[in-house]
Amino acid sequence: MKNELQLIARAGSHGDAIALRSCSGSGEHSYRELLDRSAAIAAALLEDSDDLEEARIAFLAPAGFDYITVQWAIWRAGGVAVPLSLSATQPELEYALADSQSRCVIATRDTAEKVETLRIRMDLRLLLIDDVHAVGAKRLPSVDRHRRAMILYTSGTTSKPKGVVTTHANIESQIETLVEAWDWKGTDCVPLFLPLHHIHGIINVLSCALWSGAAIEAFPRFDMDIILDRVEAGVYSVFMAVPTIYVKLIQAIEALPESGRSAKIAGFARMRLMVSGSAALPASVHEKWTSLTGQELLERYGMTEIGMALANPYIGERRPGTVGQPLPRVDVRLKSETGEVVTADGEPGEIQIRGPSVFREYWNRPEVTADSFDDDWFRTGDMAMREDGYFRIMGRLSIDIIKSGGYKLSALEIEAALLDHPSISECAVVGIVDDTWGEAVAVAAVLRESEELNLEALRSWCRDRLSTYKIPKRLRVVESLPRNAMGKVTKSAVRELF
Ligand code: MLC
Ligand code: AMP
Repeated sequence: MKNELQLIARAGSHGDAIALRSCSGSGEHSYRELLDRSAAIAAALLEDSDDLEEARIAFLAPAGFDYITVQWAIWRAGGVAVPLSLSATQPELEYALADSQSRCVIATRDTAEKVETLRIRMDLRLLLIDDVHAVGAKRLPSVDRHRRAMILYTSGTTSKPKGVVTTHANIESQIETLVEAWDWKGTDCVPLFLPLHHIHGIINVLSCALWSGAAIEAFPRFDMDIILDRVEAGVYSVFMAVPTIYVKLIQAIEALPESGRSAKIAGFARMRLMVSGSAALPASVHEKWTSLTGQELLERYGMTEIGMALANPYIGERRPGTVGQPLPRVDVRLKSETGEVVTADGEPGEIQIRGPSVFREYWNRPEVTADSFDDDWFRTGDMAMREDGYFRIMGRLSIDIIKSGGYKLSALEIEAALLDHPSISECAVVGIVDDTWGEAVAVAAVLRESEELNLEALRSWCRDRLSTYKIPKRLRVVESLPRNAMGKVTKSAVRELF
């Protein structure tokens, strides 16, 4: 049976090695089991057809055997995988299903409830993983690596999230870059606790490990106590997380009695690699982690559209507060406000990226796709400067993009949701500095006449509409929003209100 997808071909060579250890008690799974099960699900997806021909297949599964085998099944059947967020609300799920034009959704018995109403309303096929039984071998299509493979939803400067489309070739390149740079091996073991609808968890952790024949321990969410116990047990060689998690780990370790600390610290100290990314790692957190565990975190910079682009070296000096140098296969340039390519140290410019890892398009948005390129360079919207060969991120071009707990949020999307609140007539959402979350969502709101609103009531109203991390942490009720001479809301002045 011919199938060119390298992740699948490589899994064949990893054979009986352990790919996955589940912390939920469902045991261990080998690479061979992943292959057999994903072939059975692919056959069930295909039914009588030979190839899904890039049909979008959405799926909702926690990290673990079901997630991996469904993702591989969609790819092996020639479909485009659309992983849904387990923490999404009904309106958020509906948006992803409708925008991606998914025709089928795959769920487990536990997650099916979340999509049941939408499935009926949107007339989608539901495939329950638990009901798929192997029924003899079916010939799977040969999938060209330049075909579309995945759509990930990312927030940005438009009010609704955009679907970032990557091909199999893009994904393979994103993986190979990291496997080479960070020396992934079959003997590695990594915990997987990041959400699996974003690139950090999907590529940097899950796919790099499976490509290399390594073992993954999967957690349904970041569970501090269990993860610290496993770290103490010394099972992990590699650890990847967002800065918020390192802040929380420092707090948790410092809160332990002296007697309970050293074994956990030893577990971190013996790992060969600990990486931070998805948001700025404050130099103070980097230094604190080193003084606590002896580990120097490797900070890197990436984005859903480009994979990972810049990183401190695996071997060599890791500089706190910087994101290092271009990774293998990635071209990086800085473009100044006046349109010149910046070559001098200390001069700011927008980070622009070129190379085989760069995504193919925003789904169904050709104009937005065209606008986000400068010739063949992708415009990231992030500003940086070079310092003696190392890049330092200086911030984002748009104040409307917020990074909180490693999640990218659109202030405009949150504002649009809040404007549906019966008491709110106008509002402005901003990100404010927060020691744990990097940035926290804050809203200044003008209320309708004789209405009242407090933070608790607003947060509870938001719960059915916005994922937890998008719900405002701070509220200021104001008479009017600060505006400039043109009448446009000045977000920098809104920030000053908090
Ligand atoms: C949760 N809470 C927040 C919050 N998120 N408060 C403020 N800001 C936020 N962003 C609050 C909840 O309301 C709740 O409060 C409490 O924290 C616990 O919620 P939780 O959902 O259980 O949080 P927790 O599990 O601790 O989540 C923290 C986390 C999670 C850091 C593990 O945010 C996470 O997994 N982040 C990673 C996201 C990610 O993978 N990003 C990568 C994108 S790709 P209460 O009061 O109800 O207790 C990318 C490209 C690249 O960026 O370069 O990698
Ligand atoms: P996302 O769109 O969710 O993929 O998030 C990508 C964004 O995260 C980038 O455009 C940056 O703004 C931010 N980011 C990722 N890594 C870092 C880092 N190490 N330092 C600062 N910002 C980062």
